[in-house]
Parts: sequence; C-alpha cells; structure tokens
Amino acid sequence: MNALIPLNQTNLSRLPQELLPPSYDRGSIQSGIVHVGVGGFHRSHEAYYTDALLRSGDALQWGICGIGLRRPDQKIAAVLEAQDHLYTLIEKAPDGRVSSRIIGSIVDFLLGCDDPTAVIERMARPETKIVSLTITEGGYNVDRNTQKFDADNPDAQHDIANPLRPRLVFGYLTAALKLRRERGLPAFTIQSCDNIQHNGDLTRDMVLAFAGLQDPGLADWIAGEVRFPNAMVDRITPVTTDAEIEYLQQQFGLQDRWPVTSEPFCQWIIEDQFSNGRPEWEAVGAQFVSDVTPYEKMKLRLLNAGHSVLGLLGSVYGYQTIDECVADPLFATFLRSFLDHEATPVLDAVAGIDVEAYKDTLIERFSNPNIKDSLPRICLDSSNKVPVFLLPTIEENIQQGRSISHAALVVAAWCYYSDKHADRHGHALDVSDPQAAALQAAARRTPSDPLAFIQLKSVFGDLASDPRFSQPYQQMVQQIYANPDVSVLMQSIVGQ
Ligand code: CS2
Repeated sequence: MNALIPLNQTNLSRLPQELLPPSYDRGSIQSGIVHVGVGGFHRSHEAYYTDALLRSGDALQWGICGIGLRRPDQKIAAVLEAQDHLYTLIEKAPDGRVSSRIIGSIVDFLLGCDDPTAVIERMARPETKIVSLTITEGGYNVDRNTQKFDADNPDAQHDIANPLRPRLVFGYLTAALKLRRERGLPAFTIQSCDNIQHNGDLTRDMVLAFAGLQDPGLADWIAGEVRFPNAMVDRITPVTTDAEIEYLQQQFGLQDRWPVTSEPFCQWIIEDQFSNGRPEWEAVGAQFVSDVTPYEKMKLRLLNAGHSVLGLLGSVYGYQTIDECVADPLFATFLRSFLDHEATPVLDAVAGIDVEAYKDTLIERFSNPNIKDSLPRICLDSSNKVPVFLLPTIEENIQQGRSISHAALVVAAWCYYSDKHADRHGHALDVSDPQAAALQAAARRTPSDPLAFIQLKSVFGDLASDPRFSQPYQQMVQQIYANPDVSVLMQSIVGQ
C-alpha cells in the first residue's frame, strides 16, 4: 500500500474529490456556535448540517468550536487537533451504497478540565451566538423523584461554590452569561440536541435553577434574554470501530483516526426561537417550526423506545446488533406490535406526518445491515433512557386502560439484564450505566422479592405501586428467571 495521507488541512488538496473536501475557506470561519459534547452524534448531525451550510456559501460566521468538559475528552482533543478538527462522515445505505465526505465545520476544540477560563471566555465572545449541547439524557442533572435540578449533586455544590472552575455544563453557561451581561453583550441561545421531550424547556429549567442558586439577579436576566429552542434530532450513528478507519485507509489511502458512520436518513426539527440570530439550517434540510412537541414525542416514543425494546430483549436473548434483532421475524413482529399497540395510541396527530409510514421507515432503518448499531450502545445509560423513552408511555397507557404487556416484558428483561450482566446463555454483557450498582442490587432481590427492581424510585418513581403494571410485570419477571429465553414470552404476547 502507498503511504497513507494523514487527514489535516494541508493535505486536503491531495485527497480525491470523491471525498468532497470542504470547498470553503476554513481559515476565515468564526465560531458562531460553541458545542458541548463532541461525540459521534454531534459530528453526524449538527456539524454535518453546518458543513453543508458552509459549502452553500455566505455562512462563515457559523463555524463550530467544540468543547469537552471531562478528562476522557482529552483523547478527543488530541485526535481532533492533530487533524485540524477535520473528520470523515461515512454514510452507509441499506443497499450497500457508501458515500464519504470530509466535514470541516468544527474549527476549534477546548477542554474545560484543562482550562475552564478559556471555555468560559469562548462562550462569552461577541461572535458566539449559540451554545449547543449533546450532553446525553443523563447530563441534565434532574432529580428523578422531584423532576427538579438536583442541587445535592456534589458537582452542583462544587460549582455553586466555585463559579470560575465549574464541572457541570450549567456552571459554564452561567459563568459565560454573567460575563456577557457585565460586558453589555447580547445573550446566546442555548440549544439542546439531546433525546429528551421538550429538551429546550428542560434545559431552561435546569439553567435557571442553577443560576438561581448562585445569583438570583443573573437568573432573572437569563430568563428574560436567553432562548432555549426545543428540537427533535434524528440520525442513527453507531459507535466508530476500527473497521471504519481501515475502510478509509484501503479505499482512499486516508489516515483518519476518528471518522464517524451514520445512516443516510437525517432529521432536525427546531423551534424557531433564538436569542441572537441563527444559521439558515433550513437551506440544507432542517425544518423550523413553531411547535416541535408532536414531532419529538413521535420520535422518542417510536424510534428511541423501539431501540430500547430491541436492545434490552435482544441483549438477554444473545443478539449483538439492532439489524440482527430485526432480521429475526419474532423480534420484528414484537417491535411492530409494540409500536402499533402501545406507542402509537399515546401519540398526538402530527400534521403532514403519516405515522404508519414513519413506522415502516423506522423498521427499514433499523434493518440497515450496514449500520452495525451495537446493543451495548443502545443499552448504555438505560437508567437515563428508559424513563424518557418508555416509562411515560406505560404511564399514559395505564391511565387510559390500554395494554402495557410489551413494555412490561422489556422492563422485566431489563431486570434480568441488570442482575446477571449476562445473556440467557450466561455470556457476559458489556453493561455501562451510572446506576449499574443500584440497578443490580435491586434486581438481585428478584425473584424472591419480585417487585424489588421496579421499586427503585430514582428510575421508576411510583410505578411499582400501581397493580395495573406491577401484576403483569411480576408474572413476567418470574417467568424470565425460570426461563430466560425471552422469545417464549414475546411469542405469547404477539400471539404466535
Ligand atoms: C438511541 C439513539 O441512544 C439510543 O438509545 O435510540 O442514540 C438513536 O440512535 C438516535 O436518537 C437516532 O436519532
């Protein structure tokens, strides 16, 4: 093989045109967007849309400065810096077509753990118009019992006492907004890109709660000046593996240490309320609407919940990836039955969207054999995902007297998964969850104390006290412990 070409700004002109190296002048870009949480999803979604906009011309004020807050982000910082923040997006279609492009919209990266002042100052710069976030469902510091800001979190306490050396994103946002107010600069927009219903409203509640603890006058200013648009974000983005790095080496002789893969499908529906201007993302496929509620609910309750359904049942069954699950007719039938009988009835009508067609497309997307979306990625952080994706559907169905059996089985499978950290054959599973120890301790008391798992209030709230859920759940969890082949119960639920 010829020597590989390392990906960086100087080498862009040596790359094949097929890789669509950025056509715009990266040296002239200003970072109008500061983004916290540069992982796979940000790179396949917001950074992708922004790159497309930069290519369309006249948007050089809308580059992105990435931010990492924690020590593990040092690795990301090193790779991005070595590559002048460039990376390859590899889109893989279900029919095997692959198209790759170099994304150039991220132009800088700063690490809060190394230099918090630099991050705060960057957010406070006049050119910063938007601070966007992908900090995961768990990053919002919500106390699940009260649904309020968890002020007892030691990191929150630390940030209240040390406003200039924060740990949580809320500390950074507040410190930067304080500077902007002192300097007479307009506030930036805070734009959540996480999978949470009303993600903007939740961000607003958390930022205002934190700021109120630190400086009530500042909290009032933020409440008046900062906009927090809600948004629905969507693009399936599996974890990058060595296979993608090798693919680029072999196909193009390109050395990219951190490419990202995604499906071709991409959607971003955003409420059009910004404090200080915004990019014309609608020119490159995003949609601006006045109310995003029905779209976000549809996506969270169908796609994300569908992922959790397959992820938890599939892991216990012994599958590795989402496409492997849906290739099994029983899993595909169970998924569709869950979507039709439990998820769809709780949705509100969405003007212009055909929910049946949305579900068909969803199953096609899940079946994409070229997106090896691993079940450990799906099940990662389930204690933060299930309460957002699935439990509200159970609660609404109980209230309406509708079926909850599919969801109850998923929760029962999650109990077994959390207890054993192994599939039904005893093969170890890669479990990663901030509440793994608490989940395991609760699950371990099953089956002799069959409701112990769902009595974990930090995850399930009061669900265990409702017999309309606890009774079917109890039967299922006992059956799974007697025979962890979840397909038996899946079959009985879908009536095969
Ligand atoms: C997934 C999401 O994390 C999960 O459990 O459901 O990452 C999903 O792939 C994205 O929301 C797709 O837009």
